[in-house]
Amino acid sequence: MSNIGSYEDRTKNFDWKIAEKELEFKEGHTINIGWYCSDRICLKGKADRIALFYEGFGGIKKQFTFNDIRLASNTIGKFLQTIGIKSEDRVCLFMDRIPELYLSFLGVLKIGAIVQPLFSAFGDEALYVRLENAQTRAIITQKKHLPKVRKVLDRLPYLEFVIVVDHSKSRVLEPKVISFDLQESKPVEEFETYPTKAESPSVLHYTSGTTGQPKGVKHVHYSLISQYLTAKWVLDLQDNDIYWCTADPGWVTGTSYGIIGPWSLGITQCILDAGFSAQNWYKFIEDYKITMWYSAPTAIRSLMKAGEKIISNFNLSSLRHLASVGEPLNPEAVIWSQKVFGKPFHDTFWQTETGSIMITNFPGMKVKAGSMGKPFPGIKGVVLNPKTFDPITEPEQVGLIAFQPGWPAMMRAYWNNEEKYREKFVKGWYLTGDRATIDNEGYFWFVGRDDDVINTGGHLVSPFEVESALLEHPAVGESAVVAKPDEINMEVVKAFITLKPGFIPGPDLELEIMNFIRRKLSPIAMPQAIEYMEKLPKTRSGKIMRRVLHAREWGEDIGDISTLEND
Ligand code: 6R9
Repeated sequence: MSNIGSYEDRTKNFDWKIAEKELEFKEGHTINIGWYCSDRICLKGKADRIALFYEGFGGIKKQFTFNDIRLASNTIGKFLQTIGIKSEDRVCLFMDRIPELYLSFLGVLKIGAIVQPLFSAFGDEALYVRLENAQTRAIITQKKHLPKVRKVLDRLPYLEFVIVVDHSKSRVLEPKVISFDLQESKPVEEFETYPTKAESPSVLHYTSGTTGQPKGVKHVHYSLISQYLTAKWVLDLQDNDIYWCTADPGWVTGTSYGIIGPWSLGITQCILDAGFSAQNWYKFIEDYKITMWYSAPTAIRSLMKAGEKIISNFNLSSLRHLASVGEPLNPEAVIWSQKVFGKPFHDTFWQTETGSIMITNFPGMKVKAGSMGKPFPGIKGVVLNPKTFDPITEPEQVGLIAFQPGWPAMMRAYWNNEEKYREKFVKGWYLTGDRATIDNEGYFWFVGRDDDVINTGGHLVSPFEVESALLEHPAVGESAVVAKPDEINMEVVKAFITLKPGFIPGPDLELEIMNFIRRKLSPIAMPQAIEYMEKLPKTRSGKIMRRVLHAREWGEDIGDISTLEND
C-alpha cells in the first residue's frame, strides 16, 4: 500500500517547500539535477544500490550502481569540458536507449550545459530542424546513427562536435567527429559540479504538439522539485521499488520520470531497449520483479490486443502500482488491467510544457475508469469557457484545461519563440490546448485536443469517447476518430480502426460497429464512415496523429510529420 497519505490531507497543507526540505535545497543555493540524481544518492549511503538494470537487443544485460553512474557522469562531464563545452551550450543526445544515453544526460547537466534529447529514430531532416533551432554545439551519438548526422553536418555551422560513444578507441575519426570510449576512460572520482541555480536551464525538449513546427521547451534545474515530489507521491515510488518507465527519453516522460524522478529518489530502475512485444514485456517484468510500472495507452492497448492467455505464462505478482500517460486512457483499458493484473492503471495527465504530472489518479483515491483524476496537490487546475476564458463552475461542461502558473517544473520558454510562448497564457491561466469536463466530485474527464473535437450539426462530439466505445467492440484493436466534411452537418464522425487478429474487414462488420456505437452513445456520435487500417499513424511517443487522418479527409496539407513513427 502507499505510504504517502490521502489526497485530501496532501492537498490541504500543500507547499512545494515539502520537496525543497526533503532535498535539502534552500533558495539561492546551487541545485543541479545531475548531482542530485547521482552524488547525493551516494552521500545518502546508497552508493552500492543498483541505479540501472539495462537489457538491450540480443539479450545484452548491464547494470550500474549509483556510484557507477556518479563516476560515469563525472567522466563524461569532464570529457565535455576538455573539448570546450561550456555552461548553457546545447548538447544533443541522439542515441538508442543504451546506458550511455542516461549517463550522458547526467554528465551534460553536471557541467551546466543544456541537454537536448532526441529520438534516435528521427530521420536527418527532423534532426536538422531541431539542431538548427537550438544552435546545438555538440551531439552525442552511436556509430549506427552517424550517417544521419553526417548528412546535416555541413548545414549546421554551430555544431562543432559529433561524439560517438560506441567506437572502441577515443580519437578523432574525421573532421568534427570524435569517439569517446567510457570504458577506456579513467573514471573521474572528484568532479566539481557546475553551480547551477534554480533558474539555470537544464533540459530542452522538442515537441511538435498536434500542429505546427516543433518547438523547443526550455526547462530549468528547479523542475527537480516537482519531478521528485510527483514521482514520490503519484508514482508512489518507495525505497525498495524496482521501477520501469517504458518511455524513451526523446519524449519528456522518459526524462522527467525515466531519469530525474526515480534517480533523485534513489530508486532502482530498469530499461528495456529491445522493441515491443507482449512476450518481451511480460518476461521483463517477471525477470526483474518490477513493482512500479509507468507506461502509455498505446502500449496498453497493444497488450490488450495480444490477449489474456499469454499473461498466464508469466509470474507478474511483483507488480504493486501501475500508471499511464500520454493519451486518454480508455475505460476499457482500466477495467482490463484490473482484471488481468489485479490493479488498475492510474491515469496521469501532463505535457512537455508542464514538465511534471498535473492531473492524476492519486494512489489510494477512488479510480473512476476513463477519468484522468484530480489536480496534483498544489496545482490549481480548471476548465475555462472557450469564449470568455473564465473558469466554468458548473460540473459536466466542456472547457479548456488550464492551470495557474507557478509550479516548479513549468516550462520557462519556447526556445527563440517568445510569441508562441505568450499565446499559451490568457487571463493569467496557462492553456494546455486540451478540453475536458469536471464532474461533481472534481474528477477531470478528457474530451480531446482543441483541434480534434468534432462539431457535427452543432453537436460537439468527443473523439475520445467514440474511440473508447469502439474499443469495447470485440473486433476493434485500436481506433482514431476524426471529423469528415459533410454538406449538411458540416462535419460527421469518421472512424479509422485496426482489427484484432481473426477478424475480417467488410461491410457487414462496418455496419455492426456503426450500430454498436449508435446504441452505446448516440446517433450523432455514430461514425458515418469506417475505414480499416493495418496500423494507425502515431508519434514516436505513441500518440495517435489524428491530424494526419484529418488532413487526408479534408484534402489539406499534413504539416510537419517529423515525429511520425514509420517503422
Ligand atoms: C507527458 C506528455 C501532451 C499531450 C496533452 C494531451 C495528451 C497526455 C494524457 C493526455 C489525455 C492523458 N495527454 N496525457 N490526454 N489523458 N492522461 O504526454 O507530454 O508529449 O507534450 O503531450 O498529450 O493532449 O496535451 P506531451
